[in-house]
Amino acid sequence: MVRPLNFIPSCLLLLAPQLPSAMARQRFEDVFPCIRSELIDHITAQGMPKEAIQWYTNNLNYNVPGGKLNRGISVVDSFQVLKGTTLTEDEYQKAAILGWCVELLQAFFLVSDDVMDSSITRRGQPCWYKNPEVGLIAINDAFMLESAIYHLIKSRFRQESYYVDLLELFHETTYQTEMGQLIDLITAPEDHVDLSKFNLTKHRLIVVYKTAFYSFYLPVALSMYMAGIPDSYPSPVSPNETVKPFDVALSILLQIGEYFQIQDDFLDYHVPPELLGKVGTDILDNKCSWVINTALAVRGTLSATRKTEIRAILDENYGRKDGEKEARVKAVLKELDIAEIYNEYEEGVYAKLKGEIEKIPEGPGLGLRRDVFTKFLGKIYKRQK
Ligand code: DMA
Ligand code: MG
Ligand code: MG
Ligand code: MG
Repeated sequence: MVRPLNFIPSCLLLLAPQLPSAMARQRFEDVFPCIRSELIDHITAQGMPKEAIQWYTNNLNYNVPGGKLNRGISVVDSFQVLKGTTLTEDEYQKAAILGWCVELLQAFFLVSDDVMDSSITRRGQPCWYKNPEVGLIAINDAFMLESAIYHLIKSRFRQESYYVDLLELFHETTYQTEMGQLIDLITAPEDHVDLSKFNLTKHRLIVVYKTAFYSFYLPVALSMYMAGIPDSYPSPVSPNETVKPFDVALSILLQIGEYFQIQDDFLDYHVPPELLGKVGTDILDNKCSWVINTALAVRGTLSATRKTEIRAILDENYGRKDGEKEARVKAVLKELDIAEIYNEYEEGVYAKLKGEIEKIPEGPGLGLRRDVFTKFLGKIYKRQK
């Protein structure tokens, strides 16, 4: 019998959905000190002086644990869904270590991204390179965060049959992200604003490469290797067809990743820094973001004169490293009601992705599970930061 909901006190109803995720987060966070100790013990054993040990400890503490942890926790969540039964302590530890490796990769990208984007704050504190004693040492610090991944994978996974798969996946994903960062940066030259070079096709290529592979495909593919999902298997709904689970996962996760980066672009413009945890710099930085592309494309309801005026305002004020010019661009974005276009986009893409997830063939044996994708999508839908 279904218990009527009005028997449950409303305060409990509010708490209920948060409780498991807060506990899951805490359990995941509790693994970080073990990882940090292993890395610190290793550099200590290399005979590094105490200043270096302290520096590396600060680097790890400042840059690795303070984010939303969506990527890292997704490795654990996806592995749990694919395995279908409660994880043993050993299984949990292994999935969490791979999760922290994704967070280390993220820290490596963010420390360097903030230097390249001349950003000011990240996760509610000054960007690492902005600390006066750090400066461009941040570049080597970023490299050390990346190298930590391979140290940990070697120490914990060397004897596993999927060890090489993990290495190849991290290497390939890193390379893809760097290609994405390259096109993001060269599409946004500091000294030459040319809005006619921007379009949504270029934007899609940038965001898939700079964000979607490492933020969405990587965590799920790692959990698939751990769970022993085969490269292909007969479709559980039509056995004459073959499912290629890594291809299915890639196709859906790159779309979720594109949606996520469009959120990142929109929030950069729309959410005040106190709430976002970082100061948005896309307008000042001449970025080929979803916001400017949408503004350039959707001017249909305005008069021809106003359209021309708006284009002139954007041409003169976008990407100019000047707060007043940035404010003029923001006023135009408000006039164009980019926030409303964004809301429509979000509803549409969410419904489309849910529809695609429903089509993934699912059966009783070892294979892909729709819940892997539904959970990930649920974590980012309508996010405010
Ligand atoms: C994010 O790009 C991509 C990577 C690889 C960090 P971004 O510069 O839009 O990120 P953020 O807005 O967090 O600086
Ligand atoms: Mg950035
Ligand atoms: Mg960037
Ligand atoms: Mg951004």
